[in-house]
Amino acid sequence: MIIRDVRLTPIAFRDPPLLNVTGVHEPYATRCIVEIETATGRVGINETYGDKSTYVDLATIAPALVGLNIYDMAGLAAAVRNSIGGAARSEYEMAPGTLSKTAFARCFAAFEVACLDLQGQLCGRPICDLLGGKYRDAVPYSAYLFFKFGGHRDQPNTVDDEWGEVLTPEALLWEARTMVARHGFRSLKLKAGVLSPEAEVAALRMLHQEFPDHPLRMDPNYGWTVETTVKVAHALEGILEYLEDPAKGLTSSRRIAAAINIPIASNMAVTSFEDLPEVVTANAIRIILSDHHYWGGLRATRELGRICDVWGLGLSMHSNSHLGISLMAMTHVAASIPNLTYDCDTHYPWQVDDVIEGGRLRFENGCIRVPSEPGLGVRLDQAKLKELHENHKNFIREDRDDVAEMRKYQPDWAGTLPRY
Ligand code: GKR
Ligand code: MG
Repeated sequence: MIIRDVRLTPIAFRDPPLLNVTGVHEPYATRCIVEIETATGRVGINETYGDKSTYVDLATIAPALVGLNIYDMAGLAAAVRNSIGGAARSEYEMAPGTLSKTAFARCFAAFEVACLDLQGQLCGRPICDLLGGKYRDAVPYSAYLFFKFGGHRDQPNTVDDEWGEVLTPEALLWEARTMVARHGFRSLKLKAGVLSPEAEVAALRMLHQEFPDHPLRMDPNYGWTVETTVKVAHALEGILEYLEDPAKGLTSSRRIAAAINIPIASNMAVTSFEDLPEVVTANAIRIILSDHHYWGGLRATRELGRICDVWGLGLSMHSNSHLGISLMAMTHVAASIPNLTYDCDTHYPWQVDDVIEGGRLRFENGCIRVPSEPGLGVRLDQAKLKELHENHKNFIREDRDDVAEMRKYQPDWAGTLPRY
């Protein structure tokens, strides 16, 4: 089954003013939609990063895919490598302050998922079966809680933002109640490093009181010093399931791990296979947040699961602002990994747009049902794609910049880390 065309469509979708330690989300988030068409006219799809440098890399690779067989993943790897070189060319800020080391993994993943979608369509099986089969029928996600502004500074009407301003522990509790009532989430994660550590500890205590059976997590994206982290961890012992990327560097993680009883998780210190030996040796980070978008695709993520199992590391899943195609890919791979034992992260409830047929996906009891339809189990809505592509044309910016966006609210904002 030969590839005859590869289409890349950059899109922009509405995003609320969510706060993190480096700043605030812009009115639109960007993604790139990948379509791979075979000689017989069948189309496989995927969703990946929408920054300019990723787009340039993908567009450089795309012509080399024409003529390739959709089953030839070694050929795909060679095409990616030969087109952009092995070294990192594009650097994408995956989390505030973390640049992806390998453009290769990100670009390979962008096309791998679309090829797997095609393979699944052709053999009539869902992608999770191509990954070895599913270990669960539904994948649980956590409620991703953010402090946020009530509206975007320069475009107050961009998002019909029903969430309003959330800048206090009480407002956060309301946000959590709404998320849980609406989607049934059974664990909660706070994007931390935004309010003072004391206020965030108070927020977590309130959440624990209200939801005693929901595992809780906090992620300040390197926003704290070692000392602050230790204080927060002591205050929240017995309450937190894990603490994610509290302070920068493995040396900090080692000092923290020696002083606290809460496991440290990371999607910033560990972003590729080459990071694993040092992380395993340091024995400070105990949980890795996978993400097929930058770990090299769905099969590579499954391999990461096996490595974590061998080394006794926990495995969870990271997310960035994304739409339904990504959510489906995340669901297939999460279903196929026996030891992915933590509820996965997702930004999906914060989005109002999508590009898939049939409207937005629904969580049931905090879970997304693993599709049994062939391939990814979702299809592109071409009219929606066109609409969100038009947004992209109007929303001129090359890369996500939460720091610059925050300066619209606070002109002297530096976004430097650690913050507390
Ligand atoms: O959306 O502001 C955000 C998050 O901070 C995101 O950029 C991170 O990549 O969710 C991510 C994380 O867990 O670090
Ligand atoms: Mg994180």
